[in-house]
This record gives sequence, structure tokens and C-alpha cells, in this order.
Amino acid sequence: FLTRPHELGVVAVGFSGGQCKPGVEAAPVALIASGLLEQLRDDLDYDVHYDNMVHNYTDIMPTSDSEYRNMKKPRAVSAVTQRLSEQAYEHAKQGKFVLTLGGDHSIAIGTISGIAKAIRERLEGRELAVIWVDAHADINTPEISQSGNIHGMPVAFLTGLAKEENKDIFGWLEKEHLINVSKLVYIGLRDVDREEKKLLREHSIRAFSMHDIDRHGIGRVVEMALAHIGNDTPIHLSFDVDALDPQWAPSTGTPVRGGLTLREGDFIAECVHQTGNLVGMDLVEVNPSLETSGASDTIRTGCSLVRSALGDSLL
Ligand code: B3U
Ligand code: MN
Ligand code: MN
Repeated sequence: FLTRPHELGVVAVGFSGGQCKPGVEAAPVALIASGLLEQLRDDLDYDVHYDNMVHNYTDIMPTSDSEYRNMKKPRAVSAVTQRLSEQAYEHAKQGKFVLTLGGDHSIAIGTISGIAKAIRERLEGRELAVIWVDAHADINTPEISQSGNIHGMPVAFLTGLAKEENKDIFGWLEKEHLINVSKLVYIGLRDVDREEKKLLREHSIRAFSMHDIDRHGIGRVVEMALAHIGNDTPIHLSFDVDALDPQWAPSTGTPVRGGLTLREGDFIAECVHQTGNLVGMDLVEVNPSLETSGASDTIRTGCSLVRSALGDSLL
């Protein structure tokens, strides 16, 4: 086993500084209030290690945070993700599965860096694979980003495509925190910036768009994604709820029509669970304050994705 079975570390991250729309920081409370952790404990038999806190990291927020290399709130996002990286590392080092409830997708800089480092230490230098389920590729470097929002950049920092020396602005990321582009797979893409497409091509990054899902079906796509990663490789699932069609997840900052159905989303999570190699999951970009009529649907969807990744569908 790559993790101790049924040991679950939960980190609730109430952070929205990687993008401009307030409300995404309220997602962990909404997900937990709807009973998610009880379900994991009582129905799925997990030993849930949760500090009963939604972290907002106000104590480490910089007092001034001007734009730097075109990034908005660079010091805040860097400080939060550095702290989160340590929290994820602590859980993962003890062999727990790390479940992180966000927050916007910038927080993946913290979770993945911490887990990648712990996996290298626990499993003789093995590298963490990442399945990034999203409408967006989130691989903009600061220079090519059109928005300056860091939630569109986490993959660039995590793969080393974007680098920065300044310790207060992601310079804390060391080699052991990073992932290899060859062990990264995308599923669900349909809104990718022009310069991002160039990066995906240049680095031969495996990416399954909605077009690929239409062509091959979700079953074959997941099979190909897992084949690319290979057997016996620890996997992190970074799930942006906007991968799903707005019909299933309307309450999110940048909804894009033509997405995954709820079942396709759950199916991806179920298949990754079934590999037995899943060591962590992020659920991000649930924003209960947007589309008030659809907020409870989006929260239900988020809970369903997490339960699926933790083995709910197994008979
Ligand atoms: N690629 C655009 C839009 C975007 C990325 N992630 C989300 N939206 N959620 C950007 O801002 O980098
Ligand atoms: Mn997205
Ligand atoms: Mn995303």
C-alpha cells in the first residue's frame, strides 16, 4: 500500500486569493456542514484526522502585496501555499491520504508540493503523478497569463516551468516539491489559453479534452490516462469542480459549458480510487456565493466527487 489504509488527513483551506471572486473561501464550511466528513467516517470507515479548523492563514497575510511579474497577490498566495505545503507534508509523511478542501486552485501549489516531497522521502525517491481534472489547464507562467490570477498558474510552478528566486514569492519551492511533466495528465479541458496550448505541445503533456471524451468515451479516456501514469505510481487527484458542466456545478468562478456530467466526474474519481495508488485529492473552486440557486447542487456534487475518490462506489 502507498498509504495506510483508511487513514485520512483533512485540511480545510478557506482561501480565495488566487483569483478575484470572493466566496470560494466559504466552500470548506459548506462541504463539511453538509455532512461530508461524517459520511467518510461512518459510511466509508475512514479514520478522519481533522483539526476542526478552516484555515484562512490571516496570521501570515502580508500587509502589502503589490503585483509582481504580472501576478496578483503573489505574497499572499505564496505564504498560504507554503504553510499548506507543510501541513500536507506532515499528513503524507505519516502515510495518511491527504484530502484538501479549497479554496481556489492556487492552493494546489501547497498540497502537491508537500505530498510530492513526502512521497519521495517515504517511498525511496518515487515521483508523484498528478491527474488534473479541470476545464482549464492552469499552466500559465506569470508572463503569459492574460489575467494575472495565480489560480491559472499552479501547474507552471509545480512543474518548474515557472521559477522565481524570491523566497516570499514561491522561491521556497525546492526540487523535491516539484512534479515531472511526464507524470501529469489532464482530463476535461475545454478552455485553454493559446500560450498554454503551446506549452502543452512543447512539453508533450498528456491531455484529454472534452473532444477526446466525446470521441473515445470516458471509460477509454481514463484507461489511457492511467496507462500513461503506469502501475504502482502514487497519484494525486486535483479536481476543479468547473471540470463538470455548469448543469452539475453552477457555483464556481469560471463556469464553462460543455463539461463532464456528474457521472463522468464520479467515474474518473472511482477509477483512480480503484488503482489503489491514490495518495491525495484536492477539491477546489466551489463557490457557494455564486448562483445562489445552484449552490447546494454544487456542494452536493463536490461531496459526491470526494466520496467517489475515497471508494464509495465499491460494492
Ligand atoms: N486561463 C485563464 C482562465 C482560468 C484559469 N483557471 C480558471 N480560469 N478557473 C487564466 O486566468 O489563467
Ligand atoms: Mn478550472
Ligand atoms: Mn483549476
